[in-house]
Amino acid sequence: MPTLHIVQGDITKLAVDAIVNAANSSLLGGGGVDGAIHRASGPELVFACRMLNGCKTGEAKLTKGFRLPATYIIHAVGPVWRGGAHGEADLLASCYRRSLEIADAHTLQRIAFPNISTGIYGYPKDQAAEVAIAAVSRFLEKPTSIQEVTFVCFDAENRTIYEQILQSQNQ
Ligand code: AR6
Repeated sequence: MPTLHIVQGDITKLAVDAIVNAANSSLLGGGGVDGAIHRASGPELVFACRMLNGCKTGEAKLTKGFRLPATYIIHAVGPVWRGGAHGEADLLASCYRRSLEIADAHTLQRIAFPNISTGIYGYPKDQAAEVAIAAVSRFLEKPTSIQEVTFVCFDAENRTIYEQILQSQNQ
């Protein structure tokens, strides 16, 4: 059975098969976790990203990790929060599902996600965590190469939210 983990910290430090980036549709870098990943991966990353022709919201694309400890980066584009009635939950779930599909297609085993859309894009953290855990759990019901999914929470608030949801599911 694949396992779910929660850690608090910097996703760029993780030596997993793939870390997921909370990117924007240009895929050419930005602030938040995207900026941290580009800084840690090095200048090769933006060259690789230029070849990808951008990425739609709810979709994801793969590059190498370059100077990161992680082998690959899966760049997912989350929705900007616009009140919740603009398909945000489906688009956010799609980010997690598509990232896992890409990881599975490359027979990867260990993948780590940041809390996509909950920073600059303004998605409420508790609602985003519910969507993330539900989408990942649903994906892991089917046979897959993925053995371990880590939710990397940068802040204590997100960590507590994730811990509470997972604890309530295990009761
Ligand atoms: N490791 C893990 N999580 C982090 C890190 C890190 N090093 N740094 C920040 N976070 P955000 P978004 C958390 O804003 O909301 C960029 O400019 C952060 O605390 O990075 O999807 C892109 O280019 C938050 O919980 O991404 C887009 O334009 C989470 O990562 C836009 O921001 C996501 O916050 C995407 O916005």
